Amino acid sequence: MLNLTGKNALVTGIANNRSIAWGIAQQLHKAGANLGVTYLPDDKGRFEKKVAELVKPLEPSIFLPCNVQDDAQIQATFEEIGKQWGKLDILIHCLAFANKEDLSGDFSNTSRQGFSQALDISTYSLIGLAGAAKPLMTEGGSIVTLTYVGGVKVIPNYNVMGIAKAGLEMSVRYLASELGPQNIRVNGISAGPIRTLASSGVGGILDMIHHVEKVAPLRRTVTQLEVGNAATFLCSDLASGITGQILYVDAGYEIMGM
Ligand code: NAD
Ligand code: 0WE
Repeated sequence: MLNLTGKNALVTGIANNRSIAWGIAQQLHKAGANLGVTYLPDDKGRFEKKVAELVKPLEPSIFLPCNVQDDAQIQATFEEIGKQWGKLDILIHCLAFANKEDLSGDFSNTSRQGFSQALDISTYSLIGLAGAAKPLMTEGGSIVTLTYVGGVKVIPNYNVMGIAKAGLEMSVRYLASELGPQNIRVNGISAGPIRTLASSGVGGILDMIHHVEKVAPLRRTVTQLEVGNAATFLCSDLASGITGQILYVDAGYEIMGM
């Protein structure tokens, strides 16, 4: 049944109490998983302090900085997991970034630098983290990433992030194919729009949320905890036959044509 006791889970992408990763971490903890948490380090160490305080009740046994643009930080993270845990069972990839100026206006204005940065952080990082996790997932495992319908259909202003998410979803399939023989499952959750640090920086996000509330079959948006529940399911033995899939947790919005 849905029981993650004895499972070691690394959660990336917690920035604050609105982060989707925070909803996932809480539900993994509730299911009994042993948690490790990484955060994006900044110069002043403010992020570190905030995230450390937030996750305290979940008693993470690993808490490390990991800027996914830096191979050395990825390597150091998984070295520490190897030392402390010996094996890894669950990897949650819950991060993305694009330059603000690339998330509005003409898509054809996307700069080469902005494209590379968005795809490095939002897409390549799944490949880099999965590659580092692979040798530690000695008893099989589950990798879950977060995506958005803007990677499949045009959502105004999502622009370069749409390309990043399309690449991310295809990476889920290639990784699932490679890692399946080792009983490592790889899936994505396509979440509906949620107000978080990342989405609040986007002009018109409230209008998009109101649109979903009018059109989605459930007539509402989803919560971080609902995404957390779906992630916990995908990481559990209940999902033992599921890999390479994108699961929509969006109140049904994706099925609508109008
Ligand atoms: P968030 O701002 O809380 O999380 C984004 C995280 O990315 C932050 O923790 C940030 O520190 C991290 N990050 C950025 N650059 C990084 C780097 N170089 N190295 C390490 N970490 C880095 O916002 P969120 O909405 O919870 O986003 C989490 C994931 O969910 C993203 O993949 C996003 O695309 C996806 N998603 C969000 C929504 C939404 O509406 N909020 C919908 C669908 C999918
Ligand atoms: O994936 C996301 C968030 C992506 C994101 C958001 C920002 C804003 C602030 C990545 N990088 C940044 N960089 C910043 O400087 N979502 C699914 C939420 C989101 O973002 C949008 C959306 C939605 C929904 C951007 C444009 C249009 C809709």
